[in-house]
Amino acid sequence: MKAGIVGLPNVGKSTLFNCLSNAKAQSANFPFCTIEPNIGVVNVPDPRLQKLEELVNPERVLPATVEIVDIAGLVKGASKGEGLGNQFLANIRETDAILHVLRCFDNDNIVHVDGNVNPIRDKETIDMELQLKDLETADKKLEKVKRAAKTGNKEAQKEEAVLLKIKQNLEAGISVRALEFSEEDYEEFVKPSQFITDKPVMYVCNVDEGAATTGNAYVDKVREAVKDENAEVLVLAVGTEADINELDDYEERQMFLADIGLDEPGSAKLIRSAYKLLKQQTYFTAGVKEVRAWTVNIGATGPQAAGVIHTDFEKGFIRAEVIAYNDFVEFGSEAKVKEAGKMRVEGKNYIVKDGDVMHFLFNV
Ligand SMILES: Nc1nc2c(ncn2[C@@H]2O[C@H](COP(=O)(O)OP(=O)(O)OP(=O)(O)O)[C@@H](O)[C@H]2O)c(=O)[nH]1
Ligand SMILES: [Mg+2]
Repeated sequence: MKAGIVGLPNVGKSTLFNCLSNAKAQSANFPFCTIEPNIGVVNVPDPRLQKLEELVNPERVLPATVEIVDIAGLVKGASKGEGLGNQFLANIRETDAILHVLRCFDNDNIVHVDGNVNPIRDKETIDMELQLKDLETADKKLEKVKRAAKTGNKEAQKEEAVLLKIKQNLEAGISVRALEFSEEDYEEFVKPSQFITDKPVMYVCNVDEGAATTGNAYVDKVREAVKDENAEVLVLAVGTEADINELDDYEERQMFLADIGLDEPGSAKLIRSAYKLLKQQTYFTAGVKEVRAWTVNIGATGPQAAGVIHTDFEKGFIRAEVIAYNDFVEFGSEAKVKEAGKMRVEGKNYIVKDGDVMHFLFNV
């Protein structure tokens, strides 16, 4: 599962990528600095891990990770191949969620491809290119399904109706994620088409450091423009955070963050939000060798969670011993949780909850 950083050229995407990951992407004050996508595996900050570490005192601690991809900037006409648009759109299609970066800072020295700062227009430019690309996908599919629908094939007729609905909405500037479908229609006809505008999205407003906690007038406009989208809007002083991230010393970083009014980097919040956007959650294993956060899909079963560690664990799954994170912390150790009768034994149909501390029993 990976989240892609998307936006116009030169709005701070690679700078954001550098705030998030230690894989240094090239960032510079000219459009199309990035061509090939930069991929980073980013630790998901989770204070629960520190707590478990205190209690268990393991040899090592491993956080959950999420993959972030820094993609080249899109411009108007990208869907028609402008600015290597088709290649960049293909990069976006390969991601599972979109972090849409909007420039919300003034600075005459930083080039804006469309001449002036206007995040609402920028958002519409990007949305339109993504929608046009999806329209192409819908049209191609429609072409294929049409004949079968004409000959009376019921499935084809259903698919045709779904695709027509998508097409009409895209033509009206409405993204696929905003549409409602029955669950069967969605699973059968919408999901397999991998429409770009069906991917979950969040907006990252890149502001200057004075606005890191408060936002600014541009951010207010963005919030207003997306209020019906049910999408998160995050305010981040990307440039400043990238500079702070360069410092080696933790105390020093905290001091500079405090200066702009933050007690943790905005990028930490962003990573957690991206993780949620990808519909991921965390369970823990807590042994003396290793305390570790593992990533599973929300809704995963016990065996699927075990399978994240090793496929043999999934195949040979017998049962799981499960302790809720809060119980683990309240009683202080696995033994004490057991004594208190708070450890549960769960079978194959158990649906994993965020924060479960798990131990798997299996056959090989
Ligand atoms: N003042 C200011 N400058 C910024 C900020 N974020 C990025 N920049 C500058 O803007 C320029 C472009 O940043 P990049 O991160 O390379 O932009 P990009 O979106 O990756 O651009 P492309 O790869 O060309 O699409 C660089 O000179 C950055 O230093 C910010 O928050 N404030
Ligand atoms: Mg870039």
